Amino acid sequence: MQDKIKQLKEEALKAIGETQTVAALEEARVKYSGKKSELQEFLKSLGQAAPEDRPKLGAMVNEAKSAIELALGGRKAVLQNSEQTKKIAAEKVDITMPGKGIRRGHLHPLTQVMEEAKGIFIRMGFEIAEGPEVETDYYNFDGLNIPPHHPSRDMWSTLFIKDDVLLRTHTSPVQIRVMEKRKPPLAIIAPGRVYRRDSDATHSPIFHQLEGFLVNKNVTFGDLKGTLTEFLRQIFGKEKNVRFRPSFFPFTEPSAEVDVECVLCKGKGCRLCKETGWLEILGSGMIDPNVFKAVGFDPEKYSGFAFGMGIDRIAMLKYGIDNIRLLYENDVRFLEQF
Ligand code: FA5
Repeated sequence: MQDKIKQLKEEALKAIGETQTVAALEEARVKYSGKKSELQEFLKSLGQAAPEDRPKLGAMVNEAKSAIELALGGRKAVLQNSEQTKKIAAEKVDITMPGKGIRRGHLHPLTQVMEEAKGIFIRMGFEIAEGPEVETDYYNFDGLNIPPHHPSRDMWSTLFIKDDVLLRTHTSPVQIRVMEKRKPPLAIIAPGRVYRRDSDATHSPIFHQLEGFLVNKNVTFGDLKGTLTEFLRQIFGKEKNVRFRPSFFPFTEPSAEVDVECVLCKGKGCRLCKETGWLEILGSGMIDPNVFKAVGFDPEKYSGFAFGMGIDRIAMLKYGIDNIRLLYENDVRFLEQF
């Protein structure tokens, strides 16, 4: 019996020493010191041993039991420690590794040009006004001296929503909306999105205009030309060739358009500029007396000029973009160049 206890103790100590995980150690604990372990069985069977042997055997079993429990405790500390070390090693962060760069975005080229254009006029003393993109027939046409069925309505390939409700084809309706509410002197710009049934390399169905108008006493065509010339010089620099060309708009008289040397051929003539060497960027003129009458201003007392420029065209010319569609495709390879 004594040998058996000794042997059991050695076997238990060896097995405990060889366990590699906390879970395996728990199994060993159940096997060697649990309620159903062999050692426990010995304790129970002590009653059958000779009375003179009982104290010695009892002491041996207890000694074996405490040796096993001590070993279990010691091994548990070792295993827990090493499992924690492994966990820490697995979760280690190398703080010397280079970080992942955060890619910074920037404003879309159209927003950049719009902001630049607005800034130039604000510094000249113009203030900003806005109008709706879904507009009535009256503000888009009638109020601007374009009566129903007048042939000049064909100038704007209009997208209608209902008979008299449409997507505004230009920012000029904001002229009427502002003049209905306010009195001269006025110096206003109205930036915004406009819509037309138009699509080719220089025409997009959705594009951006910046409207501007100034109303006061004694405003002349010279004021218009001076204002636009200063704007063109600031936005394009002195080097780009620009020209004023006589034109027609129902809401201005006289009228002029401004062209800038073509981006692609530098004025020689190509498919983009339809062999003219020029790209048109804006329409302008002296506000027609009929427009003043529509908003209740006295055309004998006041005069004014107005203009409407294509922001997309200006972006094309500034950055040398040869197709307007590139501005709407959201291709990062294109956008990150600006
Ligand atoms: C107008 O829209 C007038 N409202 C401009 C105006 C305002 C004249 C005030 C007089 C007084 P027009 O249709 O020409 O005019 O357009 C003005 C500019 O918008 C053009 O010069 C061009 O630069 C730009 N544009 C016109 N259609 C498109 C299009 N489909 N895509 C991109 N830009 C366009």
